[in-house]
Amino acid sequence: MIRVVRSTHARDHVPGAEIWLGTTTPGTEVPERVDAIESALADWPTIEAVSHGDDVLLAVHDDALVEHLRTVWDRWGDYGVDRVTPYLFPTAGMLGDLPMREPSAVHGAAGRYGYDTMTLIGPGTWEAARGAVDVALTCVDEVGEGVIYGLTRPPGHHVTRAAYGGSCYLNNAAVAAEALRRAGHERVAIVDIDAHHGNGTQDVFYARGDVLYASLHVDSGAGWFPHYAGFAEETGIGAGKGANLNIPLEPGTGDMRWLDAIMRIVQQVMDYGATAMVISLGVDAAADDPESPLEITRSGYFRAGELLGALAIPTVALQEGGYHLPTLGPLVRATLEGLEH
Ligand code: SP5
Ligand code: ZN
Repeated sequence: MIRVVRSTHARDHVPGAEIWLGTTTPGTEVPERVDAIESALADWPTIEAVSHGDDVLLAVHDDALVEHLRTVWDRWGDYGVDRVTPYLFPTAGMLGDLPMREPSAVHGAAGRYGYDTMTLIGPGTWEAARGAVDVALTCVDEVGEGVIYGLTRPPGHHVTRAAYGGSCYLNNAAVAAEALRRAGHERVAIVDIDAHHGNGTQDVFYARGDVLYASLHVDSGAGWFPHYAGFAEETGIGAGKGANLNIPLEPGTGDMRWLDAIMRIVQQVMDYGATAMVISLGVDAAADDPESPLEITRSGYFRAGELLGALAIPTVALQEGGYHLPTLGPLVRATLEGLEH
């Protein structure tokens, strides 16, 4: 049986809404996701996350991002909105040749660290996000030679070194990969099966050759979040050249072609020589999921787990997306059951 690492803070983050195209929508990354997953895995042994220091976290994120997230809720003013919501983004086009500054007003600073309007911050957001990092670090402590699952909420794979977004605040998978490196693994693979490209994880390791990032996802170029990253020609730079693999998939892909792409990734992880793996386990590619058109079935997830499990290396699986509450738990369980086969 796979051990489940959990945090008591996972439900403390209540985004309340997502502002999409200027419209306030109910949002999909809700605390009830935790209940859905926990009830599907209730007969498996659980481990409470142990609190860890910030050293690994600060190796993958800029200090300024972490400090912003730690303090922004308490600094947020009386603007008549109950969540931290950016309104202005200092894009490369806005700044031109000017240096990035730290704005004096917190509402001006919000868009320096947050890159979209969907990822709101409320009173418990920091505690939940930091708790998810402790889940990731506890998984690395406990994984041994086997497979372990961390119920990380909020998810993390869209968080770059310096900015948060995509319903994510701190990059749990990047933290786990860095911790595995520090535990002595010379080459670590991150396999991202969430329906969306993990632009944040790719960014953290893009110039590094010691961590492979491999992802299959709905084609950003076909009009899907994160729009600006996830293209096949993104293969890494400098020491990281060749240690980044993106497999964009067209809407309607289905199990057969999705599993072909998983097999390509498994081959790449073997060729790379990884001795440990982090799986960014989003299940939002599922047919019933409202956030992607990839049409993957429950047996597809089980088979993906089997293919990845055949690598037979220490594996930390961390929760990313997955938004259809009735099937979320069973899909996660199916993937993990495949993995431990
Ligand atoms: C971790 C993860 O899966 N993040 C996904 C973020 C992508 N969200 C894109 C949202 C696009 C708009 N969705 C329409 C539904 C309106 N609420
Ligand atoms: Zn996703």
